[in-house]
Amino acid sequence: MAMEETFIIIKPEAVAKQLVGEILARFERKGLYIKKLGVTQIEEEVAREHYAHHRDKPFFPHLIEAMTCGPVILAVLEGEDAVAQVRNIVGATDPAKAAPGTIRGDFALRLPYNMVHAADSPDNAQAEIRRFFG
Ligand code: 3AN
Repeated sequence: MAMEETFIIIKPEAVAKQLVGEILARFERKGLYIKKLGVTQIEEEVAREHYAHHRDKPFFPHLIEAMTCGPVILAVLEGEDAVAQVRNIVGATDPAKAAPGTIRGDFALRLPYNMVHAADSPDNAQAEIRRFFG
């Protein structure tokens, strides 16, 4: 399996709860490398573009508010099969269903507050890296 890059966002609720170190440590302990790291506050327009596939959902306004209400951590992680490995560590989308031992299973209670965004394919990872790191 070739080296691969993925992209994650540690969401505002995780930064507010001071879980940044804990979350990054889980990826590092697994063997993934932090290739890029940044702190920013996401502009509403960028959040709307990032979640464009949810544009017509009833929860869209709440999701945009939750992503833009405070600082986030942006990171590029690298390792073998990084996209799938990172999504395993992050857990299922709904924290109420995410397995214990995953980030969402351990630290989140309900949507849309699921602590971390993780790219779902290598192509989307590269598009998101361009969107957020330029
Ligand atoms: P994932 O983040 O696991 O790839 P997506 O892309 O389906 O899942 O969802 C993007 C984000 O939208 C989630 N991280 C979550 O914050 C929010 N979300 C997804 N489904 C719901 C829902 N039914 N109600 C509220 N928020 C949701």
